[in-house]
Amino acid sequence: MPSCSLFALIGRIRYALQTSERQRERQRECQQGKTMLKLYQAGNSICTQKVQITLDEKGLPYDTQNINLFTHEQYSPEYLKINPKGVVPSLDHDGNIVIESTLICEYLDDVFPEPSLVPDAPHQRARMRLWSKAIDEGIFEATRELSFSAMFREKMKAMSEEQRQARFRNVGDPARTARFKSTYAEGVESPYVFQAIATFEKLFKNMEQDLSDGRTWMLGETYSLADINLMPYVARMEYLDLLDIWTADRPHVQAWWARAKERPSFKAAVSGKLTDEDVASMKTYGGAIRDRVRKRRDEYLAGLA
Ligand SMILES: N[C@@H](CCC(=O)N[C@@H](CS)C(=O)NCC(=O)O)C(=O)O
Repeated sequence: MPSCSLFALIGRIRYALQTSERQRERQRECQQGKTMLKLYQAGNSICTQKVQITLDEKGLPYDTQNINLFTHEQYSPEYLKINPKGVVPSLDHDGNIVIESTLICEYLDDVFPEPSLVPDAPHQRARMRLWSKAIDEGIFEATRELSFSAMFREKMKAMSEEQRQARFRNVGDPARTARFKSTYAEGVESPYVFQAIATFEKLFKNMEQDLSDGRTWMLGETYSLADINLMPYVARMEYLDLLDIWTADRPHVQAWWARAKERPSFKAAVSGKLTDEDVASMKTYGGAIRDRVRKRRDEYLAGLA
């Protein structure tokens, strides 16, 4: 090896060691309360749950501020300065704001690297991001549409007309308005719900395919943000009593899910935070659309044949 390449390699190794030492120091500072993490969150919010699982896996203490999505605190001028999209979660790390749950989870892994939840190998990292893309480009909205058509729709019926219009208007995003209006008016018959059912079908098919080589977690033997990104959305389908519609004949997904929900972080961030009332109402409302969701899935599958 020419000597200049050797010097470059030594430089890179030294840089990597110094960087990881700096990151570990930040982690210690957070655990000792010298650095502050504050999570803007909402009860039973799937995107918030991803971040809470990540924080718990890393043993990071954090403050919280609840944003009431039903009284539209997310659209208040103060909160819009933090998150211009008018959604939760948002993270404040010593005054630096990070929004978007996928980015928050990756940020936490960059700043507080232990235990690592992002694989080292670039190809594995790309695989991990394929799962987070699947969530951000379809599964989040699919989960929202199914949840809305089952239960949030009922809550919206109890809102005043003015409040309902504020929710439809949101922050001026016409795509969100169209989805909210459709699931409110048509419930499970909304075309967005049909798309949601198809989106979950594709997700579980892909998961089953990857897991069928017997791996423990989505990327292999190491638990990662790929698993964390998926967990709250799969959990929501289970709480709505809909999950088995897609997973009954997918044993590898079932086994992955059984392992995932046994993790202490899932209990701390998801199941342990839900009230008995939350759990009961998800089951009741989800149960009420279950037959229709199953039939619409059958229609979707028949269309593929
Ligand atoms: N892509 C965003 C989505 C955030 C999002 O839509 N959060 C929901 C709760 S899970 C929300 O705040 N909804 C309020 C609204 O749409 O008005 C993320 O992953 O952070």
